[in-house]
Amino acid sequence: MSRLIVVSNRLPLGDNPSGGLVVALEDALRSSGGVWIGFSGEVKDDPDEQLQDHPGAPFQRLSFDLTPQDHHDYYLGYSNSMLWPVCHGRPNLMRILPEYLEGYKRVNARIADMMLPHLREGDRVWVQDYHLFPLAAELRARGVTCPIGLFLHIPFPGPADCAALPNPAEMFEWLSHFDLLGFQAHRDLGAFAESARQLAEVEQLSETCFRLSGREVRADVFPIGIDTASFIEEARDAPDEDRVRLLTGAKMMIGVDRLDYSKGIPQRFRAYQILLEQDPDLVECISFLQIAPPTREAVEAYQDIREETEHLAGRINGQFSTLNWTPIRFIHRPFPRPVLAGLYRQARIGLVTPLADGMNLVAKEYVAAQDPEDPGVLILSRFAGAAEEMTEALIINPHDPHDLAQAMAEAFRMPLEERRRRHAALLKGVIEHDVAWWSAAYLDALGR
Ligand code: GDG
Repeated sequence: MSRLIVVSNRLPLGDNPSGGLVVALEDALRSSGGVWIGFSGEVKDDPDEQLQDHPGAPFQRLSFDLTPQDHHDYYLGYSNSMLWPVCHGRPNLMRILPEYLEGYKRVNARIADMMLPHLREGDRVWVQDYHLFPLAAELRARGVTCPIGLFLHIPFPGPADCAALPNPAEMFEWLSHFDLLGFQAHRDLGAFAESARQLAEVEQLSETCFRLSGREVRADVFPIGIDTASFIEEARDAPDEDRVRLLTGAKMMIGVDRLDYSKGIPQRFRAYQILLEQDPDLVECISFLQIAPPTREAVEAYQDIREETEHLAGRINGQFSTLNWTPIRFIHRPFPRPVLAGLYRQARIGLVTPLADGMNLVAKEYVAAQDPEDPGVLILSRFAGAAEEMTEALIINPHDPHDLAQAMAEAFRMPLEERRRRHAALLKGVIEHDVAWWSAAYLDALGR
């Protein structure tokens, strides 16, 4: 059996690395004697020039460290100050510096160098995400001929956003060295085809086959899922967190997101403010718990979103709090997964309202966590990749606070029968298309 080599920005470390991606890939990695390669998380002045082995997992794990300069230019810079905003429709938030692009290319070339001694005839390489666009080109330049695939976890930008990069043609040149490009949603496949048509040398051979810079590349849609069975169990067995409800006496609405400007958190707060202004009956009846762990705090745009969010939460709480009730609890810290599962289960409304999102796994986790006899309602942005599949959610436009406020009121008052019907349909999809289905579908296509 051909070995699977997974490469991602971050290597899942720790004795018991959890997370859907690890669970999904573990079987394929273990049964093929495979390897997972990624950044150790260590920033060092003098990193090793060889990959470091981390025993203790059912598959081989090999890591690399980054220098402070590489971490700054490759990770915070080109990846998260240029590609991330562009892929999320926010090119105005880009910070373009020539050293970012140089660092991005330098790190991808270094990863290819370090991988080379570990690759064997017959391997399949599966690259994860936007940090590693040039990796296939770098491996090909070193004589690697095995199948190399990419899965992009975030949206693919349309032509206007792509054109805001300093090097759109180069980006397509990088991508042309992969055999298979995997996207989250049909919207992304469409954006890829259109952007390539306008900005690169491309011929579309069929719906999913392109000749890009003279090479044949397949591109298709593989919506990622969660480890549904284990999440259902985790939520069912969650410690009784009912104290949350007793404390406030109100029905809970929950949002769980990294504090990222793509997630639409301020828009959510404004909609809630409108709801409370227009529907004063809901004061003290509904309360909003927003968990938003910090992320990429060294990047200025993330400092700005934190300030905006805290300011809004403070203002709304000042306006509406009563002696017995606080409308918004905003928590800027992570919680353990089993606690999240229990909180989802008791929340009457799950709010997933990104302005742009590859998929959004919280939408699927919220559905999996519900009690099917008395389920909550998912409010989902039309701009999450998940909206293509999860059509029984209340689909909203996150830019329109009136639309979102109306959906909150509708969800709050939705009769049990309708909640059950919508939830059953959503749960069926989340069970059928779980993360194991996703990796099997992708690897099957890469093997063809
Ligand atoms: C990227 C794409 C795509 C959040 N807070 C805590 C916590 N989380 C977990 C959630 C969920 C995960 O993190 C977030 O996944 P999302 O899919 O919502 O978003 P991104 O992090 O932006 O992920 C996205 C995804 O890749 C997969 O392809 O869906 O579109 O942007 O699982 O539960 N987990 C714990 N504590 C927290 O406080 N333990």
